[in-house]
Amino acid sequence: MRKSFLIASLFFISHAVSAQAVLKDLLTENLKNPICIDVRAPRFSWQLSEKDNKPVMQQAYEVQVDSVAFTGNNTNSLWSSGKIKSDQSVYIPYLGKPLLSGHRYFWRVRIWDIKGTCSGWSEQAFWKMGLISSSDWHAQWVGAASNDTVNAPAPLLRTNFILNKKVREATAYITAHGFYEAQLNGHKIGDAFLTPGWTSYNKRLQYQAYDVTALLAEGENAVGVTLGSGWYRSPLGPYNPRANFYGDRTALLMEIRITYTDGSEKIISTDRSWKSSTGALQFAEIYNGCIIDTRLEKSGWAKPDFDDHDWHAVRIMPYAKNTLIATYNEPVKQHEVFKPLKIITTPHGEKVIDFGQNLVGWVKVTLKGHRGDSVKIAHAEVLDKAGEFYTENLRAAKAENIYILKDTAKRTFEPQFSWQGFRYIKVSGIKGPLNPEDFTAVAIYSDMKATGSFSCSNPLLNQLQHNIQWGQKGNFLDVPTDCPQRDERLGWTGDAQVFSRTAAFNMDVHNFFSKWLKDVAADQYASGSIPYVIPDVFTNGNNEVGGSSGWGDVATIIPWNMYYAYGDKKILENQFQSMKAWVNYIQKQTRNGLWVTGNHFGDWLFYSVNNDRDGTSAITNKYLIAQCFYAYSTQILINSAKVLNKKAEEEYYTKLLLKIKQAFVNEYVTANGLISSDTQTAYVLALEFDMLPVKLRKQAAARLVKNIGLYQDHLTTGFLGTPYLCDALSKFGYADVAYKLLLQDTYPSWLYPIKQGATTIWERWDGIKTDGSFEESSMNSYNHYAYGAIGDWMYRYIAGITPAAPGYKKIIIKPVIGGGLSWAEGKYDCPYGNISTKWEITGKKLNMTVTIPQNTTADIFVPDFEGKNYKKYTIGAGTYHYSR
Ligand code: RAM
Repeated sequence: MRKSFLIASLFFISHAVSAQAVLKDLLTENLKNPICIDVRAPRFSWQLSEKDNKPVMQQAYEVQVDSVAFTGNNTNSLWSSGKIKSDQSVYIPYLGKPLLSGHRYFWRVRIWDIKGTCSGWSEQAFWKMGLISSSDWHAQWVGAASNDTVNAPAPLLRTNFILNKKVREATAYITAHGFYEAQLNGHKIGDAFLTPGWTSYNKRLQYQAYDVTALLAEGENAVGVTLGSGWYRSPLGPYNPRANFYGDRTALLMEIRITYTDGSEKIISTDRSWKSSTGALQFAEIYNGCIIDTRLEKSGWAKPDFDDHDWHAVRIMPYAKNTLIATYNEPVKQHEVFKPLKIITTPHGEKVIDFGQNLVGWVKVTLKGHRGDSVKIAHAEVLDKAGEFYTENLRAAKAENIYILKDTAKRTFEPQFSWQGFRYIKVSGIKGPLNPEDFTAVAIYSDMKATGSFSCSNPLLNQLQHNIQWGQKGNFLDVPTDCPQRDERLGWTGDAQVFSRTAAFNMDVHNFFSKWLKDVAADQYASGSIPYVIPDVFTNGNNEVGGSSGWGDVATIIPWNMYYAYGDKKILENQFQSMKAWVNYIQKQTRNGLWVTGNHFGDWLFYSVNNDRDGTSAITNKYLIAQCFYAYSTQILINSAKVLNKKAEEEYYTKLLLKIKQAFVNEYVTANGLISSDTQTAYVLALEFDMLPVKLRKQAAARLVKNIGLYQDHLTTGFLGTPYLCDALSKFGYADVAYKLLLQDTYPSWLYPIKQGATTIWERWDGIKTDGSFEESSMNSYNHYAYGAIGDWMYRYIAGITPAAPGYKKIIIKPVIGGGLSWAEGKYDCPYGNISTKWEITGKKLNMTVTIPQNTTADIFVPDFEGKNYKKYTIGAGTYHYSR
């Protein structure tokens, strides 16, 4: 780092003429002006810009923090870092006095560039501390007075309160056992859904904070909260969903902290005085959908003039507060909307709407009819061969919403506390033709910033990129899920692990994964083994349901991938014990250094053939795979120990790794380098994880290529081999073969589903077979992001964007030309700002345009029009054109 900084400095001293940095995008814990932080030393990040985009490199910074807003040049701050000589502009920790619960703090920064020019102070940013200790809460847990079960109507809780002065500022802190949706004076608080999100609830429960100043009035006010079963007690798990995993009664914990304009304070909190009843929401469950019966609604129940004399007093619930944590990641929000693409009458005469995109969320529907009319909306991802509405692959998930009208007034409905994965809906209960105007599909997902885009001259690849991104949107709902539609929707660790690098290109998943990784550690078994799904809903911790290689390795792989993408050591620090415990767990499972025990999913869903007489199924020995992941996890642990300066661990695991690899070679590799499972996945993993002695690598790569040839240029890899396949080929000089695989459009391949009309990534290479029939309905999701892991290769090789070291302080741009593409373009918003690259071949010329953000340097490798003879340029921020 230092060395490269020096070189860059020398370079820029001669080039940077009177550049003047302006500081922007100030983030606290990677969030813009967050109002609920509970880390004691929040970290600050900023970006540099320059009006003419001349390169500026930071040489020093000063951060100031105060508890009042900065005016002019006040220097009397709560904390100042002082002038620190450092080029670091991300994750600078606050090191001042302890921060107070519920308080707002302001900060600003200035930097000096390498010529010593000071930027001047940035605009100020702020953050607010959450309720950092459980004793800060005034609220008590309250629940419904009545029968409150997973099949019963959703509890409504309410109270009235009077504010006798003008409000300056008010913050509501809310969490629940189950889902909550809160209203103040009849208005929804915030725009988040599925709150409080999903964590390992018994150990960590997130609360959210909302600025509710604008929703309050002087005089009488009312707060009303609906509770839903949510992840807390909705039946969860495949095939035979189990209810009440975390508990069987919902509850609410809420307080509104109000500061009047005269500085005095008032707190409204859940307590004995609140009342409860039920209303229109008669049923709501994650897999099965909801029933809203407006005949039973309590009109205006969340407004102050509502008469609640016949409501019952709430129950005080004996729930813990010491598990409460501030929300770390972005909440789930509504995003894209879709209007019907086609209205279809199926051969069976059912009314079906095609929204043109497999998405996750729900349909808003406007209805008009008579009292007692009931309209049902069912959801499906595909129509079958005959054009019928097909829901078998949803297994036990009903995925139906039912709306019952109370009168003839026109009204718009949407489900509450449930969501669906679908492209098609079937509508029953509406007489006459459907009016497209009345239906809107809304996509919901965690509100992460979009950070990446990829496009090129091949429309099928653009569709692939689209499908990858929609796979991510549909499955990043507070936790990374395998699929969003059937009776599953769980945080399958293997799926998340294989997709995590691609995910980090597409969207800012920094906080999303930091949060989920804490649940990985929280639910890790005492033995060090990792559950199959996180949060772990397969076991209550007494027996272990986990420990599969490639799945459990989530404990090391995602922390490392996030460090690679964001350069944030904190993730490694937070996870190090968990990473180490996982590797130690594996070590304990070994016999003579080999991991040959336990249950493994192996190269899940690899290419296989029924009645396989000549052995074309690509079966890779599961223990061979396990040994490779054992090595990879150990390697990551070593790398992390280096980053964190943990010498003893570095030494110990370096020695261990040698033994792991030696055991692998002894057991699975012949003297000539033939791997005992002669499959693509075996060679790919051996190459990617450096399992082979150097002298055997080249020919292993050749064997891999030969194997691909045996399948007429098709991949045969499953979940574990696929993510690394093109990378391994490219590293060993076979980028042309990687391109061939990428562009293959017959089964099995990435483009085959696209030829079949896919708008998301499928779980299986042949979710729809060439004859139009489906794979077995017991496991056939059309929105499963795992195979979308190829996205990482497209960004890194086709667009050519790679960090030279974790975090993109130094960048490498080196596109690999091929596949008959005439142009390709990639954009990635890294922690320092936007990187973009575009190359284009016209005739015998290659033109390339590259943009690099401030405070970084880049090595640009520009090939000729044949993709050869790279020329290297070292540059700083700016936009550069190259022509060869
Ligand atoms: C399936 C999940 C997931 C996979 C596991 C092994 O049920 O959908 O994709 O990781 O099995």
